[in-house]
Amino acid sequence: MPQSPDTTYCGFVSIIGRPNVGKSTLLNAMMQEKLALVSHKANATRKRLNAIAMYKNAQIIFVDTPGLHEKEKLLNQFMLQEAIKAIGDSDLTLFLADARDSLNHYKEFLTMTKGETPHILVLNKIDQTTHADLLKKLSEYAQYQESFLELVSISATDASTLTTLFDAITKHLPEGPYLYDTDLLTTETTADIYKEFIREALFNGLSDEIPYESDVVVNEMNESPKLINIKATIIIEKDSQKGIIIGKKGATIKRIGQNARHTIETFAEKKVFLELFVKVKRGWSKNRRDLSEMGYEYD
Ligand SMILES: Nc1nc2c(ncn2[C@@H]2O[C@H](COP(=O)(O)OP(=O)(O)OP(=O)(O)O)[C@@H](O)[C@H]2O)c(=O)[nH]1
Ligand SMILES: [Mg+2]
Repeated sequence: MPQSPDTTYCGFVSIIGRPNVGKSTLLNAMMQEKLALVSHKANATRKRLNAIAMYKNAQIIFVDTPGLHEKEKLLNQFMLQEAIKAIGDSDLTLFLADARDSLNHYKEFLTMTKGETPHILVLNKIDQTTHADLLKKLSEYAQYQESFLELVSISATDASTLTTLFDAITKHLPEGPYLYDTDLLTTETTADIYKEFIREALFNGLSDEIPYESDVVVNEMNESPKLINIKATIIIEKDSQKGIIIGKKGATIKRIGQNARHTIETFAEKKVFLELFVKVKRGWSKNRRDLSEMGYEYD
């Protein structure tokens, strides 16, 4: 007699939390693949990113989101809206907190979601805290045990701490067929992923406000079996930023290009030829039309 297929579980799992708490690092770690931009600087992620992980008999579609924060700039409003939409669209939410954070971020999340969002509370960066401090924090969070489904502590930079989280997620996923091909890694286009890798190089290679006032447009991409040719433009807000990005004798843009190329080559497992241009688009991050042209569709 033919065996009936095993029960499968499938759902969208948004990763939510304040800026810099390690959401994108966690997404990459769960995927065992670098897909999302990671930076030591806050407010790095600007758009949702879907990544599809297979775990036992479950398909988990992780949704990385921009950090929950309040800033007036239009781009920041778009970012907040992205996170809120992701919560609404998902079957399960991971609320990520730094294990050293006060409980205020979590309280704000509960207020914002009116306590109606099924979520797993995840304490991250446990490598940065002592065992005693972690236990104290866990007991403080325990007063909210009616609100969360599970409380899990991890270090997103240490893959060996993630099994408990995977099991907790699977336990709370809805039963259902897989929505995507099991080989698919992400629903993003490769151009969008490469754009993020170039933005990562900008975030990690430039100081002050420039990362926040710059963006990247991939203009051209053609791929042969051994090589990818990419032409991309770095968009900045002010004329004065052009010289800084280019640097003395082009040294800065060369370094940014090398870092981005290296990340893209590791991902694509191919040689990459990356040509970067710089263009000033005054006040783009505060202008609704520019934002929407650059893929930040704000409503
Ligand atoms: N020590 C340590 N550092 C971590 C851990 N997880 C993330 N980080 C670091 O925290 C910083 C922020 O990580 P991201 O993943 O970019 O944080 P994010 O929450 O996505 O930030 P936004 O996109 O700005 O909201 C990076 O420097 C990471 O390397 C961890 O478990 N331990
Ligand atoms: Mg991020």
